[in-house]
Amino acid sequence: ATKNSNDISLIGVPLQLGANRSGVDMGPTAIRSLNIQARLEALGFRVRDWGDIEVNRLQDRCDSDEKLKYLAEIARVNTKLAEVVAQEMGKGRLPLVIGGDHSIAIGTIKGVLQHVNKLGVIWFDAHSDVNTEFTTTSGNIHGMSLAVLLGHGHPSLTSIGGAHKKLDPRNVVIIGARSIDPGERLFLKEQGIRVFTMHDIDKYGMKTVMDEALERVSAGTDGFHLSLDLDGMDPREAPGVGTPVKGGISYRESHFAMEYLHEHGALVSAEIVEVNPMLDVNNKTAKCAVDLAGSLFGERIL
Ligand code: B3U
Ligand code: MN
Ligand code: MN
Repeated sequence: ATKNSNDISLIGVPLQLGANRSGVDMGPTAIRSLNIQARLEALGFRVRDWGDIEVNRLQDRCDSDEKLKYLAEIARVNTKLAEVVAQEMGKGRLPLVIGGDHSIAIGTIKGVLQHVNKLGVIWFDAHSDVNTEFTTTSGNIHGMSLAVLLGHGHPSLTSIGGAHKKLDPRNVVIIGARSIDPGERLFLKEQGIRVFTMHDIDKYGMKTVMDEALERVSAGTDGFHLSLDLDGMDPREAPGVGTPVKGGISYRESHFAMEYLHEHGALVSAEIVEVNPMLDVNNKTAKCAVDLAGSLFGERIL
């Protein structure tokens, strides 16, 4: 297992095109305004805010294939993000990427894979994000990012950072799933990905789920990445997301999960996505995001 870096690079990605819905591009602003940097510095980290990856806001639907909306700009932003993440990791820093919609996981993880060959991934999400252009009904690329990272999807996405850089499905787990499309169900089965649904969390409890999740993402790997989609949480506690699904992970369960990840160690990178301040209530969701980041990096009650 890799030792956590004492240096964190905060990287903002104000991208909304993967969700095809405005507001999520303001996620980085909302999260920064709640002083995420000071929270992490109080834990002893040296934090450098890299700033935001530039996103072209003047995209119209013209360049947009109905099954891969805004493909060109999403591929461009993720290519840049992968470069920046790889560059920061090359300096021994841990990348903490703040989005933005979940399509940015493509750039983040492709960047991490430049340095970590065998990478485990914990995908905290109400959805499984394993659609392709052949199975999607929305055409929204944020519902395809995990498939792309496993090597399945449009070549202009799977080729980012090198087509051979991909995840091993044995080291990927999804936690909190409760909305899976029919095509995704097939894909998950074929790939043999372990999905901990809300049913599993209710049945076994979050500790047992996290024990197995950590075992899987650690088996033969050099560390793991956390991809934290705020819609994994219950929308009563985190309402500011584009595609809320009721019956989600509670504030307590999600904090326990983050604390448990910290106790385990071996986190090499993380991202926080899908915070949409335009849909939020009193900044609740952005606050959850920052609180969860605090727990992930070592805040504790006593
Ligand atoms: N599976 C649906 C819905 C969805 C996926 N990710 C989010 N929503 N946030 C889709 O559009 O692919
Ligand atoms: Mn997602
Ligand atoms: Mn989701």
